[in-house]
Amino acid sequence: MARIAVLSDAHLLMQAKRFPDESDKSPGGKESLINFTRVVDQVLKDRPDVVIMAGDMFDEKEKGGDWVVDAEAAKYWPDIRNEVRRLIDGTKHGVYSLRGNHDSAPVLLELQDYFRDGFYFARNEAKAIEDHKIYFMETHYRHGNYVIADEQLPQGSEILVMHETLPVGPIPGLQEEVLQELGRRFDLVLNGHMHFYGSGLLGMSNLYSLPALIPSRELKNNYMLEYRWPGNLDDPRQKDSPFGYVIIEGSGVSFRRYTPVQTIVNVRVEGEGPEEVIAGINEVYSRLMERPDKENLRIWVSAKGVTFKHTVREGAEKYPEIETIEILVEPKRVSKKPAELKGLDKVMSIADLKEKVLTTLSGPDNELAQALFEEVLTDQYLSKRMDSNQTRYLFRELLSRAAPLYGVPEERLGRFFATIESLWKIR
Ligand SMILES: [Mn+2]
Repeated sequence: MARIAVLSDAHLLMQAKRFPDESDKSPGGKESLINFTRVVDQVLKDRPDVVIMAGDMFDEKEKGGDWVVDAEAAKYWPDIRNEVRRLIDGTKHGVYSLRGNHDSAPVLLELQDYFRDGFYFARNEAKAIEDHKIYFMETHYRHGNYVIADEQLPQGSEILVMHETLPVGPIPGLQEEVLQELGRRFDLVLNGHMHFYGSGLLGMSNLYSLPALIPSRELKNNYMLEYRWPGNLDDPRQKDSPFGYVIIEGSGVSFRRYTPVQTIVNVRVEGEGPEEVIAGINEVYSRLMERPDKENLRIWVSAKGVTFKHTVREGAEKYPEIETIEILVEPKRVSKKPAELKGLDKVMSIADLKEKVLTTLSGPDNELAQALFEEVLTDQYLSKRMDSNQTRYLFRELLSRAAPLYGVPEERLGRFFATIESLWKIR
């Protein structure tokens, strides 16, 4: 029985940037190579017989739409190829790679050519590895809700490796019925792209979401530490390390954690205006300065209450020891009228519901509800034409899907529904 290591979403070339001196690598790019080397060491210690890459391992362009031209990417390739070579040499059957939505087929074909034997770009085909038959389904990635036509759905293999958006968070993705069908056709469904490790998703015991191998700019909602201002800065929220890979042996799938060289911190600051936001940045950053690992922190800031990024940037630059990777700003919308949904307004406005829910619940339930109202149940995601029953249904659906992401157990969710159910009723 073969032992299979499944790696996904390293986004190795994402940090490639243009520099006047073309031999320069970006700090983020260098760091990704250090992480890649370390995680390859770790994978080899697990003694896999074969390595599967489930997409977006290499990445073809940097965020923002600038294509990484050959000169930028070329200087990373000797190191990347070196590590891929170690994976090939260290395993009986080499490396099989799927194409993710950020991968470029020519890059994967070139690697296949370069290694001749040992690296295989598998696209919409089954590969036999010892006694396993594994199907590699090339990504259908699209925005929003999408389907794969029935006749295009693979079958006849035991393991499916794919790279699709799973509809498990606030963002829609591949239609659930399609996933259920794939779950019936395969013993094991392994999906990249989502950047988090999860099993038993959508009620499918054989569906696994693969973690990102190492940190990249493509962090999505995964990070390790979260500081919120205003809030309790002594007790930042710790999210479980999202990085690593999985090992498959027989019917068992196990997650192997990888601890990267840097610590990813998400700083969320909210104020009524620039002064307040800057005050928040100062408070959080002085707290970060007290951390013994301050040199290894990589900060992502999201600031609500300012319009210009440079306002926050200037605040953060007063702490040169702390490395800020990215700043997102969002003006605080003060809506004169609470957001009302047609039909629902006869029952209750979202603002009223929010207030009632938040004053009724405490502790983790309250936190969950806050997150839900801030990130999920916003009018950005809800159609204004939706009637109240649909809204209630959607609310329940979204909550059920969001709850595992916030670590809320099922029985608590049941109690939560029971509590809020009466709040929907007419005032
Ligand atoms: Mn992807």
